[in-house]
Amino acid sequence: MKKALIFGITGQDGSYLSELLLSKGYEVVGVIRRSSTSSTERIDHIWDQIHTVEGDITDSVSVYKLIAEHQPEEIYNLAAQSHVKTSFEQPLYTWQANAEGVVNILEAIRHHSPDSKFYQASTSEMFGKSYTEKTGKKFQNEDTSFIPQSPYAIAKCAAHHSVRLYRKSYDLFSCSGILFNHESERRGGLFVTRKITKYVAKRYNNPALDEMLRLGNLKARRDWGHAEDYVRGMWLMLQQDEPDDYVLATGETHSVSDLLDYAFSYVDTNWKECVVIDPEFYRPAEVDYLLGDASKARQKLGWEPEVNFQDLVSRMVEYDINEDFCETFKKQTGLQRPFI
Ligand code: NDP
Ligand code: GDR
Repeated sequence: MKKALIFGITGQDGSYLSELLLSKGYEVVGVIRRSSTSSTERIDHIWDQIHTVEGDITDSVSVYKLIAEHQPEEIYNLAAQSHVKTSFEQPLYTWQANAEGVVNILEAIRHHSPDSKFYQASTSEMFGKSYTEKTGKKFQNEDTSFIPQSPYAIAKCAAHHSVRLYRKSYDLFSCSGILFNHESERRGGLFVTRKITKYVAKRYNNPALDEMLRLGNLKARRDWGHAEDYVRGMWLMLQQDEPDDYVLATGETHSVSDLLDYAFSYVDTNWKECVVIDPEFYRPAEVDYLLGDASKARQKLGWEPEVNFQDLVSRMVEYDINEDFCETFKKQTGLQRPFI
């Protein structure tokens, strides 16, 4: 039985990756950092099938100890301060978690478990302002340069280059997945997709809702896919004969206002009557345009995303409508769920 160690198991991707690895017969060990309230909501349903251990990627001692003790066949680093806007408020912590934390893992692998295969969660945010232009089309792929626009992206670039350096210098099987935005029914509520789908769900269940949706830049364009497709790509990268870096993306780009158009088709209201532009949600520097070219992953990994933009938004809105309905029912009746 193969053993996988996952840093960031309580996050969106960590939960889907755990399900995938369990379905393939892996022993899954997840690293959880201590917090005063529980952060395990996304993995509670598989709690009795995984092992959990305490640790924090910013604490090199705990990282060394875990890797030396478990010597896993595969290590996935999904742990990060993952909110771009927050990285402007907390640049040093973001650097410690997203850059130094990765060097902690690489050093631990190098010294204590050099045969472990390593996956690092790199990101399309590293491209920032940069794109490649060919035959009138703008896109980003593995050859596009990085012009990062946030402390988050700068730290991720440092980690990305470290992964490449350790692969070349010490012959480690270390890969970076340059993943474009991927969302889901488990997406954190402060990311723009989930913020919008939760609001639409509230309005669907209560058309007289007396609350506005406060957003920032509606012109930004993103290449949005579903997290379940993307964790399959992570696993595929570690099943190859040689380590390498790959872009995962859908190849479609949509603006935040496109997202509003589609999500609000569930309610009989024009989003322009519900949305307030609030400068609080603007960033000091923005990434305007992302559209990924995942040709390399398609050819070498045989990876294909199965969920497109419309399916993604539909799944999230429909899930949130049901959740919001059950939540309201619970508040009003004290009962857990309505009988259906
Ligand atoms: P989430 O924010 O949902 O999850 C982040 C995870 O990291 C959580 O489990 C969190 O734990 C953990 N974590 C944070 N800081 C530490 C730390 N110091 N030590 C140990 N664990 C820590 O992110 P996603 O699942 O969406 O993303 C996974 C990874 O992929 C991240 O690295 C992100 O930057 C990257 N990425 C994400 C993309 C996306 O669109 N989702 C696209 C490209 C890259 P806790 O529950 O305690 O907070
Ligand atoms: P992003 O995702 O920054 O791309 O990072 P996010 O959903 O936060 O923002 C996407 C775009 O929407 C604009 N926006 C808003 N964003 C948020 N969060 N809240 C708002 O109210 C709002 N209004 C407009 C943003 O300005 C931005 O242009 C995500 C994270 O998962 C990263 O960890 C990951 O690396 C990248 O995706 C790829």
